[in-house]
Amino acid sequence: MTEKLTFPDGFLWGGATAANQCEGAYDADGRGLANVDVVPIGADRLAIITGKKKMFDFEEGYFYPAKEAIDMYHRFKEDIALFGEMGFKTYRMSIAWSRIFPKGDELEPNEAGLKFYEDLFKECHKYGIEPLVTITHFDCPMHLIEQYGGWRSRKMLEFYERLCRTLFTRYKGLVKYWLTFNEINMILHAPFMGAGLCFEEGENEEQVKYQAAHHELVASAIATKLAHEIDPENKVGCMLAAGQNYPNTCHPRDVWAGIEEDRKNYFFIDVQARGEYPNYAKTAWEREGINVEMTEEDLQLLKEHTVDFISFSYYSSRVASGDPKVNELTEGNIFASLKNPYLEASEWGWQIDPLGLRITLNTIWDRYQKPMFIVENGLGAVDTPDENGYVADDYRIDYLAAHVKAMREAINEDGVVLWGYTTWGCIDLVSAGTGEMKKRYGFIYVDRDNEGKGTLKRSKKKSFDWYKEVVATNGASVK
Ligand code: P53
Repeated sequence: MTEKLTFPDGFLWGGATAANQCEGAYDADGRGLANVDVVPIGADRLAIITGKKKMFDFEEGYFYPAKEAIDMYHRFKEDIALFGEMGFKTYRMSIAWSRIFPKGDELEPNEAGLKFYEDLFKECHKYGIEPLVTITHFDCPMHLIEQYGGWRSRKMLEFYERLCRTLFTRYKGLVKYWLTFNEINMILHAPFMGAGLCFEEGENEEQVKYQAAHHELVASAIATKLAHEIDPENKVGCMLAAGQNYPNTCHPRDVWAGIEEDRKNYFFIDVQARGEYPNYAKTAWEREGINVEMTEEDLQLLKEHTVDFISFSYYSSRVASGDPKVNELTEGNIFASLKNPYLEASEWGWQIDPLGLRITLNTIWDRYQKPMFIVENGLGAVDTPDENGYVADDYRIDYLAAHVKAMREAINEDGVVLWGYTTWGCIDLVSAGTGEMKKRYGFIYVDRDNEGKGTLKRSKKKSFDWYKEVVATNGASVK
C-alpha cells in the first residue's frame, strides 16, 4: 500500500507571530506600556523575565527590541500580502492588550487600537486567511502590574473579561478561532514575562505562581463562556508549551521524574480541557503548604467551560532525571533539560526531535481526545543573506519537512485529530527568550540586527517557495 501524503481537507496551514515581537510602535495611537516592552536584550533579560529583577520602565544603558521590533504595525499590509502569496489558510497573531485598554482597568476601550486589528483582520480575509487570535501572548499592561501586582490579583478577572467581551463583540464575523493565554505553563518558568509577576524577598514563589495560575485558568473559562455566548461559531483553545520529557535512563526513578515534569505542564491543560484540578496537584499543594484561594463559583466555571481544542508549541523534546547528582548540572535555563545524546541541537542548543512531535501529538490525544492545533514550530537559526536579501535556508526546510512528516504520520497512521499547523515567526521577528533578531525563524527575511540597525526591508528566503508548495499540495510535496 502506498503511503498517503496529503493532509485532511481543510487543514489550516499558516504561520504565527506575537504582537510584542513584531508590531513595534509601542506608543502609537494611545497604546499603553506593557511588561513585554520593558524587557531588554542582554545579560539581565533572564532575571527580568523570571521576576527576580524588577524593571518597570525603560532605563538608561539598555536596548529594548520590542519598541520598534519589525514595525509590522505600519507594514502589515505588505506582510499579509506575502502570507497570502504563500497561500496561508490561517494566520496566528496576538492582540496587544494595551492597545485596546492602555492601562488595563479603563471602562472604555481605545478606538484606535480596535480599528488597527479590525483593518488587519479584513486584510487577512482579502486573501482567504482565517485569523487565529491569541488574546494574551505574554503581555500585561504595566499599570495593572504596578497597581495590582499582575495576575496575582483577583481583580485581573474583571479586566480580562472586559477585554474579551470587547474583542468578541467587535470582531464577531471576522474572527472565530481564539486562544486565551499563550503558553500558559510559562507562568512557572518566566513569571514576569508570562503573567506580570515579581517576587518580594522571602515570599513563597510557588504559592504566588499557583494563585496567579488559578486566576488565569478561571479567566480562560470566563473567556470561553463569553466567546460561545457572543457567537456560537467561536472556537476557543488553550495553549501549552509542549514537549515530552523522556527519562534520562530506564531506571524507574528517571521514568517517574519524566512523569512528574510532564505533569507540571499538563496541570494547566488538565484543568482547561477536563474542567477540574487533577488530584496530583491537590496533593502536591497540600504537601508543600500551598494554599490556593478559590470559590465554588470558580470551580463551576472551570467545570462548565472547557476548551474546544488544544493548541501547543513544539520545538523540542526534553529529558528528565530523578538522580539529584545529574540534576545539579542543569539549573538555570527557562526550561531545564538534560542533553539527549541521540539528538542534534540548534545553534541555541534546542534539541531537534521530529519523532518527539509525533509522540507529543499522541500523548495529548490519548490524554484528552480533543482536536489539536500546532500553533508554533520552527528552527531559530542564524541566516546569512546575499546582497539581494536572499537566504538559502536549507537547514530550516529540513527541520520543517521532518516535522511535517511526523505530524502526517500522527494523523494518517495514528489517527490523531489535528486542525492545523502554524510555523513560528513566519516572518523574522524578535526572540522572546533572548531579545535577539539574530535568532530567525522566518520564510521572510527582515533586515534588522540585534542593535536595531537595518532598513526593515522584507525579502523571501528559499523556504518561502518551499512552504508555498507544501500548502498548495496540502502536504504532498513533502516526501
Ligand atoms: P524564542 C522557551 C521555550 C519554549 C517556548 O522562542 C518559548 C520559550 C521562550 O523563549 O516561547 C515560545 O523566541 C513563545 C514565542 C517564542 C517562541 O517560543 O526564545 O510562544 O513567543 O518566540 C520561540 O526563540
